[in-house]
Amino acid sequence: MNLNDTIVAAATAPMPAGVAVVRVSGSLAVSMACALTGRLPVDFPSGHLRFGPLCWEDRLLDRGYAVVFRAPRSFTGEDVAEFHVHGSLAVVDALLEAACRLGARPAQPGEFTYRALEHGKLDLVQAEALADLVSARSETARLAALDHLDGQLSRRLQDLRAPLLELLAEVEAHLDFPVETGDAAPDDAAWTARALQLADQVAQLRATARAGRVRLHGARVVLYGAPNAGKSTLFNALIGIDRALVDPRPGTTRDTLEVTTAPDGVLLTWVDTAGVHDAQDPVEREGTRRAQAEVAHADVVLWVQDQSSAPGPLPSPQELAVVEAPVVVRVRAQADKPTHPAFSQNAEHLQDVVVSAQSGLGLRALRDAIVAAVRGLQAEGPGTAGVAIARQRHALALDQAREALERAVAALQSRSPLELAAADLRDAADALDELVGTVRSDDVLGQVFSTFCIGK
Ligand SMILES: Nc1nc2c(ncn2[C@@H]2O[C@H](COP(=O)(O)OP(=O)(O)OP(=O)(O)O)[C@@H](O)[C@H]2O)c(=O)[nH]1
Ligand SMILES: [Mg+2]
Repeated sequence: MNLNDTIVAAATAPMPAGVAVVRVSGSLAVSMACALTGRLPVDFPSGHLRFGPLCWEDRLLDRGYAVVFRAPRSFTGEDVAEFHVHGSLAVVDALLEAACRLGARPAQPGEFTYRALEHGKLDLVQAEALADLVSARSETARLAALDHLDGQLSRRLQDLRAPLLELLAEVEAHLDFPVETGDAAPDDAAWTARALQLADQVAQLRATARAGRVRLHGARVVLYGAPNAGKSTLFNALIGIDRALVDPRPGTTRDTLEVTTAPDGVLLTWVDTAGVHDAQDPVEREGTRRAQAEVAHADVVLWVQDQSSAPGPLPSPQELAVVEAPVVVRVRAQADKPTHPAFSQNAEHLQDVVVSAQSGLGLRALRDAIVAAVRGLQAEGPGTAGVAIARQRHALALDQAREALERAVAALQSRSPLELAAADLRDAADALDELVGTVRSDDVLGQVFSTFCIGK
């Protein structure tokens, strides 16, 4: 991406709408606003909308607003011009064509944000937050993305990075100038304690990964249980539409089905699965496998049992190979039917949520319990009062930083040559630098900006 070019793109989605915005960034932006409006640069004080005809080669393109934001006080840090026009594909196309004839080129996906990053208007974590805000589908996601855009996560990372760089500088100073630093024995114990504390703080932030993911993308709630337990009937009742097939014969559901809703502003993806059993039929066997794979990645599992038949054992997390222990809600379904004695005799069923999808009994309580469980997940991780990391990229970088810090601790404790501890501390700092984007590799940039679309 050449930073010297002037770029243009529609900032709004390509569909008929009330208003569309075409954005230009780069050195030609102001002259383009002048050419299309017939005004002079002095007519465009930064941030003031000017209404009038927008013309190109004596052709009226549309009537609308033009506004200029002058460098460095613009989104990209460059001169920016925006045209607010009628939200018509034809108007937008005509404007894009005129802008290109005036010397701009079409922007690549994410290129406006990339320029903002290059000009120090935001860091990489904030660039990601911008993408998250644009795609936010719930109140929680909106707030989490805004927090990150405001720099909450970036500041937390700086709070880790600063003492790490200080420690690294002290250790390196000892390597470079042992005499100047007093030639005293290095302060291994204090350094070790500081590296340990940093490793612990990194681990604490890493432990917020699920909270951050659930805040932004919501939780997966998987209905799981034996055939005919009443999963699909409950699934339909919870999502409020008749989506899944229901039948008295066991083995009705084979494929997994998912539907997303947002009760109380909490984004939930409900997943109905096949009844799990020792099936002979290959299709049912595959259904069971898919159900188990869903549980392995669930945030909340609804363990559904038909209360009129004998309860079965809940499979262990090991059996299900769960990635991160989900919240398990034991649901005693079909409560309008007689209760099997085992449910009343066994104390472990006291906590079951009792529901009847048919009569509606307990559905509200179940939904509330799930929302509460998901809110719990959103606050998970020590010290999560505010910040949680948002992506796999963050988690991996923090893992690298923590591992490097732990190697540094081991090197200091074993009184290995100081160069080794210094190299490990440097690795930890590099991992944090790459995370916030102080150091940028094409790989990481490609990974981040591949999620952007044109115009952002
Ligand atoms: N009385 C009563 N019957 C129910 C209730 N929920 C489900 N059923 C009946 O139980 C049978 C099985 O229901 P499903 O929802 O298909 O059960 P499932 O767990 O999805 O079954 P599979 O997809 O085969 O694993 C159907 O005949 C439903 O009408 C309930 O709350 N009360
Ligand atoms: Mg079913």
